[in-house]
Amino acid sequence: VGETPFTSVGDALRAPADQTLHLRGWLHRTRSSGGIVFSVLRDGTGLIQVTTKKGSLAEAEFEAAQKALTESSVEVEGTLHDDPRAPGGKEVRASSFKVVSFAENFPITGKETDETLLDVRHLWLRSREMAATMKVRASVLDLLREFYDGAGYTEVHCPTFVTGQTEGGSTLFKVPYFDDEVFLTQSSQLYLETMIFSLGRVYTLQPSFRAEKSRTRRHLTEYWHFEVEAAWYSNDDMMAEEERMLSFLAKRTIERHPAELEVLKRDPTKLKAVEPPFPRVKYAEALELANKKGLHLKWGDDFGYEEEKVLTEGFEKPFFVTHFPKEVKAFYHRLDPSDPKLVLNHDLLAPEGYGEVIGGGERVWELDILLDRIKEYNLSEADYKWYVDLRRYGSVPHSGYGLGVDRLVMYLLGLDHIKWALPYPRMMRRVYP
Ligand code: NSS
Repeated sequence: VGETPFTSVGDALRAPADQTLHLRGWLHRTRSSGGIVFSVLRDGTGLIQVTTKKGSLAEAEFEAAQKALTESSVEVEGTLHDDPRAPGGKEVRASSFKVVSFAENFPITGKETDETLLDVRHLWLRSREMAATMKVRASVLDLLREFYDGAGYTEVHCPTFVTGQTEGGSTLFKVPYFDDEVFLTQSSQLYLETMIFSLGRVYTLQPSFRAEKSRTRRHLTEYWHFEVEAAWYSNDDMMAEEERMLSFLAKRTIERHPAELEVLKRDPTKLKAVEPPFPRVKYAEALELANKKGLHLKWGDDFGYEEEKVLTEGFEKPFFVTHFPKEVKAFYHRLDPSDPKLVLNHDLLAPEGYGEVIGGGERVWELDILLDRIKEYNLSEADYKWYVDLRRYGSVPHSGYGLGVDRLVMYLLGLDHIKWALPYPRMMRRVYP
C-alpha cells in the first residue's frame, strides 16, 4: 500500500547500520518503561527490536506506540543500529511509529493448554513455532517434488470421491453423493497404478481420509498423503529409492532451516544420522525384538503406535520392517514367492518413538492371483473391475508407497504430537476452526 518502499525484517537484520528504514508488521512483544517503548516487530521474515523514545517523534505517535498492544499492526520508520543485546543483533530507533490497527487483548499469553491453543488455532498460527513448522513443511514438499521430478516421475492428480476401499472398510468416511453414497479416498494408490502404463513413474500429493477412532499422537482423520508408484520396481528398488529421498530431505532441511530447527529446539544431529543404508528387519525378527523389549506379541499381530514406539528404541535412523504376514496387510500386496504366507512390503519406521511414516511394497500383478485375493478379502469384484483390468492389458511388476507428510514433518522437527505439524489438524474431536 502506498509509495514508501518497505524493507522486510529479514533484510533489515542483514543490512549495515545507520540506514533509515521503513518497516511494517505486527507487534510480537511490547513494553514501555518511562519515556521509552521497547517493541519487537514481526513480519514473517524475522523479528527485530524497535525502540521508540518520547521526544524523538511526534507526541501522538509516541502515545500510540505506548498504547498499542501485542499483535497490533504497525508501520515504523527509523534508523538501524547494531545492538548485541537485541534479538538478531539489530535495533531500529523509531522516528515515526504509525499504528495501522490497534489489537484487542490477545487471547494467547503463553499459559494456555494444548486444547485452548487448538481452539484459537487461527491466532496460534502467529507463533514462532507454528511459523517455523509451516516453513519447513513447505520446504519438505518442495524437496519431494525436486527429488521425484529429477528421478523421472510425473506428478498426477487423483479423485477424492471414490467408490472403493483401499485400506480396509473400518476407516472409511461415507459421504452423500446425490442419490448415492460414496467414500472419501483413503489412498490414491489404485489410481496411481492405472497411470504407470503411460507414464512409468508417478507421484501425487493430496489429502487422504481415515475415520480413525484411535486418539494417538500420530492419527489425523484428514492427512496429507504423498504417494509414489513405479513400473518395473521391486520392493527392494523402492526401498533403496526411499532411503535416498529421505536422506536428501534431511540433509537439505538442515542446510536450509537452521533458524527454524533452533526455534523448535530440534537437534540437527538427529537428522544427520538419516544416511543410507537404513536397517531392514523382517516382521518375524521385529516380533522377536519387540518381545525381547518386554511386549507379548504373537505371529499375526500388527504393530500399533505403542508397539512401534518400543520397537524403535535403539535405532538411530529410520528402518524398514518387511515381509509381514499377508493377513495383516491389504489385499493388493504381492505374496512373497518364496513364502506365500508373507507379502513383499515395507513399513518405514522413524526412530525416537515416532514409528511408521511410510507404508508400501510390491503389488499383486498377475490376474488370477489378484482375483483370488479380492475373494479372500470378501471385496466385491464389481467394485474393482477397473483395477483388475490393469492385469489384463500388459501387466508388469510394480511397487509404490504412501508417505504421511504430517508424520514426516513431526519426526523431522521432533514434534510431540501430529497436531503441531499442520495448520488445521482434523481429529476425531476436532474440526474447528
Ligand atoms: O495405510 S498406509 O500405511 N498405506 C497406504 O495407504 C498405501 N495404499 C499407500 C501406497 O502404497 N500408495 O498409509 C500410508 C502412510 C502411513 O505410513 C502413514 O504415514 C500415513 O500414510 N497415515 C496417516 N497419517 C496420519 N494420520 C493417519 N490416520 C494416517 N494413516 C496413515
